[in-house]
Amino acid sequence: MSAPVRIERDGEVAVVTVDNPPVNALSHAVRAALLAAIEELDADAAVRAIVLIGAGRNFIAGADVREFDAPPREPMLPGVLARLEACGKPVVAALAGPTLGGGAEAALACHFRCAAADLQLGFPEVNLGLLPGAGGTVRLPRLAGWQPALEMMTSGKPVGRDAAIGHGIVDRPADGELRATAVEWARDLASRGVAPRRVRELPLPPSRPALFEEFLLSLPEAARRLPAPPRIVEALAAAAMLPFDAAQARARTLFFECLNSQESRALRHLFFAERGAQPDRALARPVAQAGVLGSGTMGAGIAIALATGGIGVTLVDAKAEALAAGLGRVHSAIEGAARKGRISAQAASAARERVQGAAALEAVAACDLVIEAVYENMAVKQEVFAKLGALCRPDSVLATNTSTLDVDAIAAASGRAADVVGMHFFSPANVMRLVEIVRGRESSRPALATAHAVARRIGKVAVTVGNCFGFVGNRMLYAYGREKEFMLLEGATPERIDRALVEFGMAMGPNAVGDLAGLDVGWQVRREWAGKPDDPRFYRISDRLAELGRYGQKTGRGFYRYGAPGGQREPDPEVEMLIRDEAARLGVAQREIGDEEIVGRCIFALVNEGAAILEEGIAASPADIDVIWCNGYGFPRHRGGPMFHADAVGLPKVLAAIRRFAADHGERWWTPAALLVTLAERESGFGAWQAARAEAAGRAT
Ligand code: 3H9
Repeated sequence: MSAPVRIERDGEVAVVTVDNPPVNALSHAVRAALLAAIEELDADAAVRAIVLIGAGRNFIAGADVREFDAPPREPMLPGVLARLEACGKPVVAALAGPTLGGGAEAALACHFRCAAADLQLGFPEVNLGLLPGAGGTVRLPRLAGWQPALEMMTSGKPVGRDAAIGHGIVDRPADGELRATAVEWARDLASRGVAPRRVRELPLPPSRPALFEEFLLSLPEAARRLPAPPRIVEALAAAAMLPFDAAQARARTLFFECLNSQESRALRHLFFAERGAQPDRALARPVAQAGVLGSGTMGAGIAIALATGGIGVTLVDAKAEALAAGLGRVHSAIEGAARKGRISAQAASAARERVQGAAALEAVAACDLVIEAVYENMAVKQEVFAKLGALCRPDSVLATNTSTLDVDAIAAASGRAADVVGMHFFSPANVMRLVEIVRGRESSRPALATAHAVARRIGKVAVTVGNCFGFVGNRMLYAYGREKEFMLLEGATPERIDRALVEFGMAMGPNAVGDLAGLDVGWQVRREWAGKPDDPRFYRISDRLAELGRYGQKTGRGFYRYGAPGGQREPDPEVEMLIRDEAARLGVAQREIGDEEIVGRCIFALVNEGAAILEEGIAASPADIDVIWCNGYGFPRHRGGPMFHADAVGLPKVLAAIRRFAADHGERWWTPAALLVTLAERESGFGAWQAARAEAAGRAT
């Protein structure tokens, strides 16, 4: 293994390179070697200036997140950076690419900063439930001021080079070769005898005591209730009020409080889960041009995602009007993204040019990948796949975007099932990050790897799942939704259920989600569902509302009524009456239902179904389920996903609750999954089960 920190001499300038692939994280070895390098160079009379740079495509992406679960080891980052800042010779940071968290803090501890055009400098600690604990909270405001520091650290969003220069964080651009430019600058500083400019010695910008309180109150309530955002504000307030070292000591205490919080553990779990098991990238076939069949909301959303991700798109719809509307949607979404500054004007015009419309299926014959997003009906999809199988290139991958239909039955119709996979996007496909890659019985490894690689290339979180009704996400959604529908009949109002689950942390309540997605969508799926459970209570209220034409927001009425399309949601007494009538008709007694029962029944129904899904091998790991639920269904990230949450509650407690629900509401829906029972009886958890399986697999290979 090469040294994680290298020193090279260029005349009187020493270049210190952090070389810790893939992102130059500040692991223990890097911290120790960096400290040693600074000590050595500070003492070396032949060295008059130093450049700190990262090997590869970026400076330093932060502390090594993998080390956060172990006890801290000396030398710790704040001390290393204090030593770096104390260095008697000018130190120039040469910044490029992701310069994040502890990496940005290392840049601030240097005396001068230049940056390549691709710099992304930020403090994403908040996304891990943490705060910048290595001097960021005391140094950044001295350069950028309070407001940018508060915003950058509570949002976690990085800024580009121009903004970093505008905020005074970066001193100058480096448009030539980065290292050569930084060395040149360091040499010039040395020759002019310029002294180190230490950020800790800069005056603090003026502040008002109320500034921090006001800023905290401006954050969304959900953020204020988490451990990290209020502590970030508190650390910055301490920086305004206390001397440098005392303020840094306060930030350090707050950092450890965050680090030891359950919320941070959950967010760190998701960090790795989202970067988890991926198919062998080497098997993926190159994809330059994709066909998308169907130009409705889903097809157009997929086309936008592909085109903005750099892939050419042929959008096919036999109906000229529908095609024109789909292309219109694509163009306006791309323009909207440019207007909001999410992509540059140049990138927007390139993305627009990548999308062409076509009326005939034959237009996708030469595509590398075809994604079908036509009407959710087996006969229609089979007809499309029979044609695709015959006309597409033999090495093209054929994907269906079905959300519930049998991928094997669709694949069989193509006559080349090995090339067929599911690519289940979530609506709106250009916004939602999740894609379930569905592995059919005969899907080949290259076909799966290709679908996976495309999803990642366009910025999605892709999870491979097995083939069953609803795959992982929607199958679990049916368990969650089943309980909320039963509780509606039992007397909990739609808003009571939604409020309890939003209070738990769900992005939206299930009834509000139904109204947003359209109650006709699920109604249509259930009418086509051959194996639909025969319990008359099953989705009775949703179906009844859809039968009455109350489709949700788009018709102004659903579980709620809406002042105007997309307008304010209000409880609807008509719905409450309808529910009471249905309950009476089905003989369901109504009663008062508390928040604890609402949350327990909905969330543990999810967990139990998730455990069954694991047993059946439909999901490869509990972490995959967590990723699906946090990215596709608004499960609170700070709870880490349903399976991580179940471990945090304790599986014996979860099992006891499920057994209580079985006693009160019947075994039919509340038989605990065998895996859950086994793990609960051993007082173990899904995380430990997965770790043991990974270890056993490692031993077997
Ligand atoms: C912090 O710094 C606290 C400080 O205040 C100090 C306090 C004392 N550590 O995302 P990718 C791995 S908190 C360890 O697929 P991309 C990642 O797991 C930290 N590993 O690539 C993956 O491994 P594998 C603040 C890390 O090109 C590989 O690198 N910093 C770390 O799409 C590639 O990752 C952050 O939160 C890490 N810090 O995106 C930055 N970062 O190949 C987090 C990455 O085995 N990182 N890995 O699956 C990122 O945002 C993205 O990884 C980055 C690259 C933008 C850098």
